[in-house]
Amino acid sequence: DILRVGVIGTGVMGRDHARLLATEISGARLTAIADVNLDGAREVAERHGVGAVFSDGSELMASGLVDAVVIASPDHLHAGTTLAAIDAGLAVLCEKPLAPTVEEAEEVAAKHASLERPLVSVGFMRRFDPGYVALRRRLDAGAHGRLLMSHSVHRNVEAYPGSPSSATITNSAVHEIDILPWLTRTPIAEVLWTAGRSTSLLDERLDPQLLLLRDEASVLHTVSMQVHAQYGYDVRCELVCERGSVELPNPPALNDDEPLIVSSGLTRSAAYAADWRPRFETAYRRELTAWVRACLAGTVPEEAATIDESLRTTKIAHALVASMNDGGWVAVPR
Ligand code: ISE
Repeated sequence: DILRVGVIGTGVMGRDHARLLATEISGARLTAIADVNLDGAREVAERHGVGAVFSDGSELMASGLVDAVVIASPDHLHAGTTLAAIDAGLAVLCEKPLAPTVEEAEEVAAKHASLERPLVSVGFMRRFDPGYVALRRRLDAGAHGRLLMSHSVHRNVEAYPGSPSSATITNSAVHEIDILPWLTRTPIAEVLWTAGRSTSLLDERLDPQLLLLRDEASVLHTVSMQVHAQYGYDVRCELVCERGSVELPNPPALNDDEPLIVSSGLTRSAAYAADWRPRFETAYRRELTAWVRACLAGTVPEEAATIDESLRTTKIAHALVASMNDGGWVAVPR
């Protein structure tokens, strides 16, 4: 069986998903591309020999050319496009976040809950990263005693121009908000946002920012965010347990082409990725592979973030923005 997949949105991630689907993911055929920027859509389509190009996602979904869609449009369009895909009866992999606002995420969750079988999963790809998977396995095995605290770092080279301080949470920190309760199997109870001196390189945006998340087992998680760090794409996570600490390798082996850290000339060096695509290449490949296989079986991948989990992630992000605006700890509504 072959799954006919359409990609909606040809920005950084839409292009990358299209490339993986066209070249690496067995069981899938890339059959249609849509973007309001028709030239962008045409370029991606030509590169991968795709015949059907649309300027509108709803035309793509009505074309009869696709069984499933990857939604990689800008964040504020995710919910609306996902609702339309559900109406069209198509399987969906929606890029993160499900929605930047709780209201939109709730609307999708309510509609999805009324379906007979799940159609949608959300692209929190860290769940497919070998490093995070190994961290979770360690915690499950309990080899180092109970988890006491965790420390995450998430740095990007450059902030998107014009985006506000809250986007650090709703667009970037959502990855930690998703992965921490996934790692620990414990929901987040309350959150605190704070910041100190900010970079002089951005006008309208506080960077870096520090987030504290306390879970229902009283474990404190620190998340240090810096979206305009300039030097490289840097994602770290350390789990501090009673009898040991476990962390992702830092810097990571980038991918199969750059698996080394070189010591030479009195220096130890490793390359940083410029963004998340090479860092999480394996995760994206595994995510799409699992998604295509699940779609062909008429379900969603077990490992992927569900609509309900992604609604919860949006609620936690919202609580962090409330802490940013009003100060103090904010409880996350259940
Ligand atoms: C981007 O959308 C991603 O999902 C990346 O993984 C994240 O590091 C980045 O901050 C986001 O803007």
